[in-house]
Amino acid sequence: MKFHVLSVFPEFVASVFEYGVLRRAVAAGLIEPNVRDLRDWTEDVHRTTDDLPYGGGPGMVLLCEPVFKAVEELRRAYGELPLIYLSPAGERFTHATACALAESGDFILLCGRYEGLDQRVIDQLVDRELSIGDYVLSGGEVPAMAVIDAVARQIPGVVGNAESVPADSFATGILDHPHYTRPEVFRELAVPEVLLSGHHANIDKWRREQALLLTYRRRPELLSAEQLAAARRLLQD
Ligand code: 4FN
Repeated sequence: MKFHVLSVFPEFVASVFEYGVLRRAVAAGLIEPNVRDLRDWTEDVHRTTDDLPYGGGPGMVLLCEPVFKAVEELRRAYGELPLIYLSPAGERFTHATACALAESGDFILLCGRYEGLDQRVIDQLVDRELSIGDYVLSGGEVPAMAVIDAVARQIPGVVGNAESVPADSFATGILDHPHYTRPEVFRELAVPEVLLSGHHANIDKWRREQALLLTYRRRPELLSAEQLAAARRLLQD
């Protein structure tokens, strides 16, 4: 899968492909970054990507010209790629979105800066707007990196067996159980007995219960009616 990204800080976005699981996936040819600088589609000596907003007010707006040219060039080269704009006005990006995007074919991620895009880009070119959450950010680069990381992990082979992580957890849509490693006692803080018992059925049961209780306390909205009932039963005993 090719990850096309348009940004005025391409090195920043490209760094997501340079570490850990994603770095290995690039080396293995499972994913391919195509992170492009919007300035490459400017014409003036200053390589201007932004200008003042019509109607006045603070900040700057990304120009139409470099964004239109960039998207048109990528679509000429790679076919009719959907354009996804990372935006606080977008639908919430979730694990389900990541799974769907990993199966839906290549797309372009467009990162805003300043106050955002010219509305004509959104109206004419953008197919979908995604938001990673409700906070003020300086640009769409960090959201794009979150989307890239989450989507890439869903591509078969990207996450090795050793790293296969909260697989149980997010497959079931609940939080992960607590984890412990060496030493058995750290500053008088002991690891729960059951984890040292070697009794795998008991360990699995404990982990499932801990995951369910943590999710019940912190994120009850993630639980089904059945899971809520099971958590309440556990708390009764
Ligand atoms: N942010 C809000 C309201 C109004 C503006 C912002 C804001 C970066 C280009 C957009 C932010 C958050 C999640 C992209 C925030 C995201 C962005 C995202 C983002 C510069 C214009 C801007 C949500 C607090 C009500 C700046 C809230 N997911 N504007 O942050 O791109 O993808």
